[in-house]
Amino acid sequence: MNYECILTSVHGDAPLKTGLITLNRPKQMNALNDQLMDELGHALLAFDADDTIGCIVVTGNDKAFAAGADIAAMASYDFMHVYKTGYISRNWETMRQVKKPVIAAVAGFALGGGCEVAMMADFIIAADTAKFGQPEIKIGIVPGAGGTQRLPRAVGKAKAMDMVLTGRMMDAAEAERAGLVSRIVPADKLLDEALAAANTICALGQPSVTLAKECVNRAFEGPLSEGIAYERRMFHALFGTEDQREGMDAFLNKRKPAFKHR
Ligand code: CO8
Repeated sequence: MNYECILTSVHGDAPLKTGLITLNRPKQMNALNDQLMDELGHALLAFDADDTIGCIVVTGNDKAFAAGADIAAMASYDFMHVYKTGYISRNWETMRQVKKPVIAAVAGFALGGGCEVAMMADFIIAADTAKFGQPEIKIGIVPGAGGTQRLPRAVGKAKAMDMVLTGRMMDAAEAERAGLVSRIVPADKLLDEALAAANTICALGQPSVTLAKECVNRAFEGPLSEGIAYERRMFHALFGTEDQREGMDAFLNKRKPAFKHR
């Protein structure tokens, strides 16, 4: 696939590398349209299927991660069009199918669908310039890609209601206090820090990394007892991997583990 709305590159010095996807419609503040979302989904699945890649970073530019769904594209849609074409459902949530960790590196605006895409990632590293919001209410709609569900799970009902009903933005400091982002870094260090976090993950064993991601995601899918049972099974399952034996033997023999990702 030839990409027109995103850029892709590969980084890192660990045995596994990091796939970087840069949203690239700078004139429209990286507003998300079907083409961009098709390309993003394609690139995510391609990196996920690539055995040389251990982690994926998705970023935008210094002004915007993404300022939401493309309002110019959406303005003329009617109900039957969005319903029949499966708007959003068709291609906007591919990130949830990815087994490898996905980090969102956010500078500038992450609004509407932009905030929702960032929240679909496994964690968000924010530049001190980042601004998050679900301003859909201001244009007569509601969030449509999980904003009303993932935001309350991240920041609690009070703040999520405040954001969704008023459409106000949250700056990086508030987002970190509220638990929406994992850390804040200076804007000029954002990519370095996100790639360094990804490189750390790339140096670990893939079976435990991907199962750890699955286990944490279970925390949001059902009751605590089921989450614990799922975690226990995954914990047991990892004793069937070479990487478990390698990781523990390396610790006991005071050497670096050489994970084989199996
Ligand atoms: N869609 C289309 N174009 C946009 C968008 C957008 N969401 N955001 C910005 N642009 C364009 C502007 O029209 C402008 O274009 P031009 O230069 O041709 O006039 C250019 O980007 C620069 O924008 P501004 O001049 O407005 O720049 P400012 O710095 O003054 O303001 C803001 C930046 C605050 C980001 C402002 O542009 C803004 O409020 N944008 C709209 C934000 C918004 O409402 N987002 C929600 C959209 S609805 C949505 O996302 C629904 C989610 C549905 C599911 C999505 C699935 C993932």
